[in-house]
Amino acid sequence: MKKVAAAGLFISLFSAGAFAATWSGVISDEHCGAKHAAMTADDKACVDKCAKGGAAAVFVSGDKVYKIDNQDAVQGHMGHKVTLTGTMKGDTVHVDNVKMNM
Ligand SMILES: [Cu+2]
Repeated sequence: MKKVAAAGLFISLFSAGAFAATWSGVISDEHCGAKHAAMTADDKACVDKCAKGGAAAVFVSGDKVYKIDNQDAVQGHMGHKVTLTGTMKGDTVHVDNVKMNM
């Protein structure tokens, strides 16, 4: 769907040397957001369920919930505790790199 556009954006941000920062948190879903900050097994199951229901991935760090600009970048990381590198614009983060913490 949006794969091509996201990849293009990634490359342009990368080559422009946009200011990247690193945060740790969890990849949750837009329905539950910060409710999953602890990311227990129950939270994980809920994230999977919400994702299957079509909820977009969000990044939760502390009690803040950020939208994710390039959803493709966190595919396979929903329900994970992660260290995320990217650029923040308002309440939306563009993900350059995701590393699992556990
Ligand atoms: Cu959920």
